[in-house]
Amino acid sequence: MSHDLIADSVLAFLRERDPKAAEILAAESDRQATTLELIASENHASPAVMHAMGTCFTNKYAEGYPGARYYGGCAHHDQIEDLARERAKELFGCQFANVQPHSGAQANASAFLAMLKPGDTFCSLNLADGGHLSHGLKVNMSGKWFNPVFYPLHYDEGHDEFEQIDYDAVEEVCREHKPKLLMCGYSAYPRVIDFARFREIADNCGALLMADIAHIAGLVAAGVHPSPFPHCDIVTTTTHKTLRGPRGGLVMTNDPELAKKIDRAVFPGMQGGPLMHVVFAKAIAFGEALSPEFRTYQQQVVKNAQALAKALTARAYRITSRGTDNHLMLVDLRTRDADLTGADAELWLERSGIITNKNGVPQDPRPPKVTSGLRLGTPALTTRGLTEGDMETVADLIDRALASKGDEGVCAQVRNDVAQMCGRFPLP
Ligand code: DSN
Repeated sequence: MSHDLIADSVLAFLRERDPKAAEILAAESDRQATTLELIASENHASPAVMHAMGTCFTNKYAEGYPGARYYGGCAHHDQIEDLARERAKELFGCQFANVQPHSGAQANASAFLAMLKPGDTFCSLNLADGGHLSHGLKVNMSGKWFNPVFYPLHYDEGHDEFEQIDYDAVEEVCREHKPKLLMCGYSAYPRVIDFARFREIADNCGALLMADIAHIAGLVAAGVHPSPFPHCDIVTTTTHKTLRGPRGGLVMTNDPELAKKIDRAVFPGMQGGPLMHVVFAKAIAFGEALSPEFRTYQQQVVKNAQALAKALTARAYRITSRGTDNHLMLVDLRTRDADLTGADAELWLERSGIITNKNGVPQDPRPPKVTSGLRLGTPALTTRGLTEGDMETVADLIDRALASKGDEGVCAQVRNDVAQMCGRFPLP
């Protein structure tokens, strides 16, 4: 077994104290080291970020904010939270950052709490078209307590911007429903977001504008995707996807009044004590993201995504919106095999050591637990050091597993080839 992610001494230490739990960790470490991670929202955090989360910062309650805590003994927590906030502001070029949200969904819920009242209308992209459950799904708080209206993509195949945001339609939906908030930023959208156009639309209907850049945060920080600032009133993100930090959330703004409302919304509105070991790791991750290497990494993420999309197209898979500008792509499997579903593809690929998630394609006739598509992303592969030329091999491995229809023997051979490839590209 290889345990690339954990220092041997840490594993040995845990094995002595809790062998049962340690074995589960060793197995997960081995899984990550020997499989190709293509889930667009996942990445391999650096050893510094992972070690930071295992520190004594976890032991402390620090409710409140630097200089205004509800517990004694917070001097170092103030320092580290200030450092994280300063780095976040520098990274995204904004005036204010709250680094306490435990996750992206909680960052979004806090933003709603800061800007909206129950029953208020907001406008966003439906989950089925690439949005997120916290952007108005009926079973989520955002869809239960607020009134979401959704804008469409271009669904007409003849349109130059097929399966891309239909900005004129966004304007129409906003004119009709007068939302208090307009949202952009998505979970499964492969194209550049025109934040300036969204600002114009928000201004025309008197709405606040929010961007959830959870997926593209690393690209934005590196200048590889346009920035939502100065166009957006509030920007939320996760810190663990392309940004490659610890699992967590972040809310940013340039507006001092909104900043106060966001602080009150995160704590005490949504959360109690912040996860200070994660805030510590956020500070370290933001420091890493400010480095020139991080920009090169993000450029390579996009090059790899474009190369993988091209290689899959050459193997008869359809890439929605006819390509990608960012770190991810949606693959419509039906052009390769009309009967192939996302659920089967996810299962057969996992059997082959390739980790993906099924995902609906726009206007997918199949239900969300089946789907006609896969969402693939290159952040994790790029962290391992794979480049454009390797995407041909990855596409080939994917196609062999899927063409075999999950045949145990073929998948075992692919699994073996995947493990060998992983051996050539060890985790950081
Ligand atoms: N679950 C995340 C994703 O995979 O995109 C979004 O929260």
